[in-house]
Amino acid sequence: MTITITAFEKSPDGGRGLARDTRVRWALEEAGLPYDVRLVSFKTMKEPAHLAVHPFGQIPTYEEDGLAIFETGAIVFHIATHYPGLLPDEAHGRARAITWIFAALNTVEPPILELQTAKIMEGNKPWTPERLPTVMDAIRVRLKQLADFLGDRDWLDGGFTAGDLMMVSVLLRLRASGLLDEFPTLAAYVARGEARPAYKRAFADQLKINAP
Ligand code: GTB
Repeated sequence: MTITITAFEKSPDGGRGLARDTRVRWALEEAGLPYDVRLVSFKTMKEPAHLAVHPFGQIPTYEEDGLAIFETGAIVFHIATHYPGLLPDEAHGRARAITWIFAALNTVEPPILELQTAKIMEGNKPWTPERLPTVMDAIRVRLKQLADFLGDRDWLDGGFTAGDLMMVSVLLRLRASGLLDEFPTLAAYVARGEARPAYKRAFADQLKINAP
């Protein structure tokens, strides 16, 4: 069995681990699975060979024994459900951990992406200074709710699961904004994720490719 993922030939983040292949690498490391990486440029991502695997011309993709999938949610879910290490065996705990994968992607990440759009894509628009506080407040609402839920626990539901992997990956995108530091509970939660040996290996492997 050979697993191959795709990643940026050169990530625009210069190795900060923010491109979404990092969360897939992390899941593979947690599961102890070896994998190959096919690096793609922005140009090749839009060419037929890559579009055949990823209809939207993006990274990451995941290929394994004739299976080709895309979307980090689907990829992490696939790894977590087919290999041990990322989901509890007990049915209810497993369902709750999967719920957190969806919550990270569908409830917490969207306002964070709004902030990136406002800052990067629309940074020079006349309405941006007026819009930014609203976008940041929408993120604060989610962070407060999440911090209240987490309380003084280490992870969202018992031991570390794929739900934590996805939530930490999403929250990491906030580091540069300073918003994470407003919620020490979440800053510590993210730090616990980053301290995991599997995360460190995933981060180091993407850094080897992307360091400036
Ligand atoms: N919903 C999809 C998923 O979860 O897999 C989203 C995939 C996606 O957005 N891929 C991005 C991509 O391929 C890379 S991760 N973009 C190229 C394109 O659309 O043409 C997003 C990303 C890119 C760069 C940084 N950065 O430099 O900081 C951070 C995150």
